[in-house]
Amino acid sequence: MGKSSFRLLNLVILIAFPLFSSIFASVGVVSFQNTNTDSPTLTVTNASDDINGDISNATTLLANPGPDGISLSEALLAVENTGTYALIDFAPSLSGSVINLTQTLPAIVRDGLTINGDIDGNGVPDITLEGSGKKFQALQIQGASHVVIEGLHFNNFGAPEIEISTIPQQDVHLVEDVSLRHNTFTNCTSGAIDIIHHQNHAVIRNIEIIENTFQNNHFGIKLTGGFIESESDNEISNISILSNTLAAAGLSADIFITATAGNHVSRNRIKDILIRGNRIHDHANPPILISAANSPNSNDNVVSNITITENQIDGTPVTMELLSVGLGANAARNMLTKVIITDNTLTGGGIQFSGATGNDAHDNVISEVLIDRNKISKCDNGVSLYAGSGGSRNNLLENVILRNTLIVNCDGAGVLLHGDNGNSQNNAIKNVTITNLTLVMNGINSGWAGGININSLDPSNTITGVTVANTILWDNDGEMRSKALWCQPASLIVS
Ligand SMILES: [Ca+2]
Ligand SMILES: [Ca+2]
Repeated sequence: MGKSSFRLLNLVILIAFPLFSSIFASVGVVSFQNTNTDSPTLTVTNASDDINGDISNATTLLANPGPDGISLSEALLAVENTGTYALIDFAPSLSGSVINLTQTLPAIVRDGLTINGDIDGNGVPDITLEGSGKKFQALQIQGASHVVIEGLHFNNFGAPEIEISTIPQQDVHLVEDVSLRHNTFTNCTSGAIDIIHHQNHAVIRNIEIIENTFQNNHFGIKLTGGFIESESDNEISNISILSNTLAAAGLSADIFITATAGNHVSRNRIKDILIRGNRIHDHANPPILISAANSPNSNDNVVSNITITENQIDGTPVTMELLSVGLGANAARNMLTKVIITDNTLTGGGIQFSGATGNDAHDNVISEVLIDRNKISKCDNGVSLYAGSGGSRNNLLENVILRNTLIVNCDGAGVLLHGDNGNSQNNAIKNVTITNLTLVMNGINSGWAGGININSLDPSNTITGVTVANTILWDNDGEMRSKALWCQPASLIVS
């Protein structure tokens, strides 16, 4: 539905309520849209998903809810048919109720809906949506903007528990201003929150995911620029992932961001991502996984302006992995740039920039990385940098600053700069500044690692412009090592 027709519906409502029209005449229709004060409230009064009331619009449903009161499905349908700003809340008698869904709830396709399942306002969900392990989604936000989902517990769905997407069926290319807060997501065998494009030249922006709890989901929060070739040229931007608790994500990442996840998906952009103040624990795979391209033959995708700050994360073997290309044979010219990782406390796994992986992935770049004021302990490698591996070639990792960070008790290297073997050639690491680090007791008993390791296993994989300054190395198994044949000592400056 286009913006103009949405405004027209609001105009109809203004005409229907002359009192309101006089109040809002001076500020116009757009302000009425944004004030959200006189929009209808539908209160859900039963825990079924039966539809037996008059769902023509909000007014008719209130007048004729059927013999059993109003269900959540009825409220959603009535609101979508009304097409105006609305609030759906729940009767206090429903506190603690479980709504057993037999199919996906009616999709949210109109702008301006708030659903609030936190009946007593204490920040904890009071309504549970139960999927019983079946393969359907719980809630879809399809092409709708200005949506708030608050205080719901989603449990046991075999598909995403909330999907935010633009949809190709209607001429909607923008979704913006969606807030997901104080929800709980459990036992989802797919992505609990899935932000995804299903078309091209579309934008999803201004999404906040705040103070939610995630447990035992396949993915926690997933951002995907596209899965198939026709899902190219998209943007996902200004996503804030703040103060969530994410636990036990099974074998997949809890926060997974990629511009592509399928063959031949190109020119997608993901930018302005803030991951702050989250507590992430009990994981097997990278709790945070970010890739400019995560699929073969996908070109010219860009992920930029990523800030990961003030998180507490445990996980193994790494707590965060960032790539220009993951799993992407032949992927070219993808870029991950402007990454800031500060003030995190990481246990059990370090930070890894993997560069490009995938056979013949080439000319991909990671650049402008700042790693500052983190504490890293008990991991494999503390901070590791790769430009390319897995048969990739001609990839670049450049302009990295690593400073003011404590790395202690890691089994491998405190800091590892690695050039791969001859199967992956002409991958370059350039301009790495290492200052004010404290590297203690790393690589003990490893037989190869130490405080700082700079290795290259093939002369074509160069590591140049490395500066190490003002760094404390204490009781590592070898303070600085260059085990490989081809390290270029002339490029290393130690002061
Ligand atoms: Ca009813
Ligand atoms: Ca509550």
